[in-house]
Amino acid sequence: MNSIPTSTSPTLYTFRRCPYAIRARLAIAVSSVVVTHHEVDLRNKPAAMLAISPKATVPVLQLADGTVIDESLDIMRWALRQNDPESWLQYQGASALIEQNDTSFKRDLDHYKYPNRFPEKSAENYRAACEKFLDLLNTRLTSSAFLVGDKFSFADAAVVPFIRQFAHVDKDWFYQSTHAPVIKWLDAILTLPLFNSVMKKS
Ligand SMILES: N[C@@H](CCC(=O)N[C@@H](CS)C(=O)NCC(=O)O)C(=O)O
Repeated sequence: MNSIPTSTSPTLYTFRRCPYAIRARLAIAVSSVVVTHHEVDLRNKPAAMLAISPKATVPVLQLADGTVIDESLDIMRWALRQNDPESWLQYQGASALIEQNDTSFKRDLDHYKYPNRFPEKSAENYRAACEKFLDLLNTRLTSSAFLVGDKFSFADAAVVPFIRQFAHVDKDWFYQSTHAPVIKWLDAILTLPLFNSVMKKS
């Protein structure tokens, strides 16, 4: 497969640290589909991106035929439908978990990250709410090395960028917490060449 972007390569509007963009870049990278990456300044989004996706979130993928895909999970599925050498699409048996990640866990994570914006409760309270999701992950990761089976696949790629964010809020707390299976899983993923390839600073 040609690895040099061309004028007909799809364009990915992305932001390096955005967990949704990270999951999209992981699926694109594993598929080896060539896309042109356009790093977005979230405070000054490009007009070309806003024109094709007025909801104004990253990631956004525009295909050569003009088709726009502006939900991260849809971008993952699109890439893997082009090429799925690691059989990620056969490991999708965790859709309820991904749904929970994207709804209640994401909300609790935002509260924990920005407790000043949500003064109703303390950061510790918000963190405890997040830990309910970590407990679900711990249960899975006690019986297998990754969320679905013994290799990194779709569910891991979809969820891990958010757990990385959770860990970064208070690393000292995270690494001494009782979530040993999640800590081991996160650390294993952070050393994967695939993960590091999508996090390079350009
Ligand atoms: N449901 C969307 C959510 C994407 C999203 O919320 N991305 C954030 C960045 S992590 C964003 O672009 N927020 C708009 C902003 O910061 O202006 C998806 O899965 O792609």
